[in-house]
Amino acid sequence: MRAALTSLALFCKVVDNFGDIGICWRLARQLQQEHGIEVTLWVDDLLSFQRLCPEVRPELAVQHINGIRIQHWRDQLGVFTPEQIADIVIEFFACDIPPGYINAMAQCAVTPVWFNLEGLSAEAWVEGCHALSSPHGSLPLTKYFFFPGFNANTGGLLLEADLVSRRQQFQQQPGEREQFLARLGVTPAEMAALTVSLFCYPHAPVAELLSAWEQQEQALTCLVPEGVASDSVSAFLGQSARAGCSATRGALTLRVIPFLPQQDYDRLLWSCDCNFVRGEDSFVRAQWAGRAFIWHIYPQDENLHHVKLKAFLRCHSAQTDSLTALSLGWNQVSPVKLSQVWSEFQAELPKIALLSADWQRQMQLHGDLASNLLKFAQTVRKSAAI
Ligand code: TRH
Repeated sequence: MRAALTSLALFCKVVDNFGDIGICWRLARQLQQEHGIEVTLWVDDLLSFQRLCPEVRPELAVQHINGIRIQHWRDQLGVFTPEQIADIVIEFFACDIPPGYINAMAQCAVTPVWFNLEGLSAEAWVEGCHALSSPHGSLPLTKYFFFPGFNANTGGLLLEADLVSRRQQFQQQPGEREQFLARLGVTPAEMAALTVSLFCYPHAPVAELLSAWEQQEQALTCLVPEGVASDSVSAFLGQSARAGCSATRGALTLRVIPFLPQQDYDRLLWSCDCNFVRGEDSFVRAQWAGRAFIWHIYPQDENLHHVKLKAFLRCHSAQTDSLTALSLGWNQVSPVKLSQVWSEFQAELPKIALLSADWQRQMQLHGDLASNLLKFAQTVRKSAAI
C-alpha cells in the first residue's frame, strides 16, 4: 500500500479571463514549494497562462517552470497506464478530465485521492457541501468536493506561508514601493497622491467613478493595467489605452501600466491605498494586501452573483457602511451616487485598513487552502487503508 502522497495532477480548463489559471498556478507553486509535492499542471490555454507567467512558452507540449511540470492539455483522449497516475488528482471547477485518465485511476493498486476544487463563495450552503463525497457511477472511485471559504467549515483561502511577512517587509522598507512604482512609469507626484489600482469587468460603472474622482478635492492616482476597462479608460485618455499613457483631469491622474506578471500584481496591491479587484484570485490577494478593497464580482445569470456579493459583505464588512454602499453601487446592485459614497469611503480608509488587519488574522486561523487540502487527502488515504 502506497501511504505517502507525493505526486499530484491538477487539471485546469480556462473558461474565460485569468482566474482559472491564476488560481491553479498559485496552488501548484505552493504545493511544490512548501509541501515538496511533485506537481503536473495540465492546462488547455498556454497563451492566457503566459500573461501571468511570462516564462511560459505556448509552443511547448511539456515544460518545467519553478519545478512544476506543465502539460499542454489538448485532446489527450488516449490510454494512460496506472504508473502515469498521480497520488492526488484535482479537477478545477468541475472540468472533465480525460476518460482514459479516469480509467487508469480505477486500475491503480492504491486508489488516487480525487478532488473537484470549487469556486469561492461566502454563502452558507458551501459549508454543507464542502468535503462531500460522490462515488463514480461505474468505477471504484470516489470524488470529493473541496470548497475554498471564509470559515473553519470550508477549505480556507490560498495563502503562501511567507506572504504576510513579505508583504509587511515591502510596505515597511523605505523606498520599496517607490522603486516598484517607478518601474511601472509612475512619477513621484503621482505616487504622493492617494493611489488606487483598478481591475474590474467591462460593465463596471468606470466612467462614473472616474468622474467622481476628477471632481474631488484630494489628488488621486488611478493605476490600471493594460486591457482593463479599455473603453472607459480610452475615453478618459482621449486615445487608445496603452501601457505608458496617462492623463490628468481635475484631481484625477489616470495611468495605464503594463499587465503585470502575477507576482508583481501582488506588489501593486501592496503599493496602493485602495484596490478595485474582481473575480476570485485578485479578490483573495487584496484581502492579504492589508489595504482597503472593493470587489467587482463575476456576473452570473439571473443576478445570482448579487446573492454571493451580499453573503460576502455580511461576513466581511460588518466593516463599515461606506464600504458596503460603495460595493453595492459599484456592482450596480443598488442605485447610489458614486461621488457621494466615494467621499464617505475615502474618509474611512484608515479605519478600513485597520479592520482589514483583523480580518486577515481571522482568516489565518482557518489554515491555508493548500495545507487543508493535503490534510484532507491524508485522511481519505488513511480511511481507505483501514
Ligand atoms: O480574471 P478573472 O475575472 O477570473 C475569473 C474569476 O476567477 C471567476 O471566478 C471565474 O469564474 C472566471 O474567471 C472564469 O479575475 P481573477 O480571479 O481575479 O483572476 C485574475 C488573475 O490575473 C489573478 O491571478 C491576478 C492576475 N493578474 C495579474 O497577474 N496581473 C495583472 O496585471 C492583473 C490585472 C491580474
